[in-house]
Amino acid sequence: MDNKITVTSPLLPDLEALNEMLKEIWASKWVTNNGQFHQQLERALCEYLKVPYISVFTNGTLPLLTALQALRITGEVITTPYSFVATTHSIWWNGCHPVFVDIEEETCGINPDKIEAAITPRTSAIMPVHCYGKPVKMKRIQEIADKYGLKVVYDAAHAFGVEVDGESVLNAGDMSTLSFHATKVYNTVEGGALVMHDEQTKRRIDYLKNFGFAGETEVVAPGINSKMDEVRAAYGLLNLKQVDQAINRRRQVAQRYREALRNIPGVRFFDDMPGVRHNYSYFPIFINAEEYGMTRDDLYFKMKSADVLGRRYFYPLISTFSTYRGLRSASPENLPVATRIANEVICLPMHHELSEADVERVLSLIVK
Ligand code: T4K
Repeated sequence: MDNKITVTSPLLPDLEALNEMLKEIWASKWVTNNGQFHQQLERALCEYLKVPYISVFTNGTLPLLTALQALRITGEVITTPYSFVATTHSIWWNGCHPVFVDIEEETCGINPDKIEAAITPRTSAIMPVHCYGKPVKMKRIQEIADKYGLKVVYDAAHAFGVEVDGESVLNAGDMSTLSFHATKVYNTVEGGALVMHDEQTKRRIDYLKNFGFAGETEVVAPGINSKMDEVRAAYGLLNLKQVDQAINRRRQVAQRYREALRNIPGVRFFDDMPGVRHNYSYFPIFINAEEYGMTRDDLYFKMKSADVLGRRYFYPLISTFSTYRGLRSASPENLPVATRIANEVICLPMHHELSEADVERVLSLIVK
């Protein structure tokens, strides 16, 4: 029997219900290119997420690329080194230069107080990440963007359904992106989306994700192919019906983790933020080796050898990878908080299928 507890597990739709939808797709013989389930999914997501316009994509990386392209971003883009590498790659793919700014400990997101010092005449955008689904300081970031005439594209890959005071975080900035990868709270196997404020932008994004085609014979820009097919749209429609239940189970797991870890010296974690609807997409803990009496890596490998597979998201920092480490802003001296946190973090198993016994097994390895 497989006794492994993995960091996550995909939320899977009911197979019979999916099969019924597959029959419809088969009967229609319309399998991709803005089919009926694709259209239904966009409408259903707008409603669920409380956003005015959305365009679904084939993964969560291409909306990042496309957002920067649509906004005609050039030169330098200020971003965080503490994320999945796709964030920075999207800047590189647009022929722009990433400029790394340090994060703040309380959210693991970009530190707004450090942004202004990184702005140059070549800066055209800021790309923050709501890391682990924790909202960054959006108001402060927008003030800086407005002051310097910069665009803001949020990588909200982790922030499905996250709200602050009843408002979706996806409505902040110029655009926000989502990932619907199998490892996310809400998934369409592979998938993603771009959220925008107006119909005209939605139309342009829909061109860009279809090679730039505007109608049958006209190509308005060098777009890419990043359309979601009907099979995954159907899967996504079914998963939308059960995502709240999955988030509720995740909340219970988070509560138990917090209760058990609250008084363990050297173990830090996040509490819920006031006014925020969290999605509990990840449960990161941060190990202070001196206080805990064991390093992060020692604990990580101890867990691993007991088949409890946490993950060190996000270690190593993006700024340490060969493509980016030569950048001036990539030096560890410029990124002291991110550098420390990347060496402290373990994301504990967090998903809807964890049993109480699983949670206790995870905790037994951490609570000494
Ligand atoms: N921006 C941010 C901030 C992101 O975090 C990501 C992706 C993106 C952009 C880009 O979005 P996408 O283009 O990926 O949609 C995973 C995911 O592949 C990636 O989507 C995610 N972030 C990143 C943080 O994590 P890995 O390499 O850690 O996944 P993997 O294959 O090791 O899976 C982790 C665990 O999940 C497995 O141990 C077991 C479980 N699992 C995984 C898969 C794929 C399953 O149970 N079933 C599965 O099918 O990257």
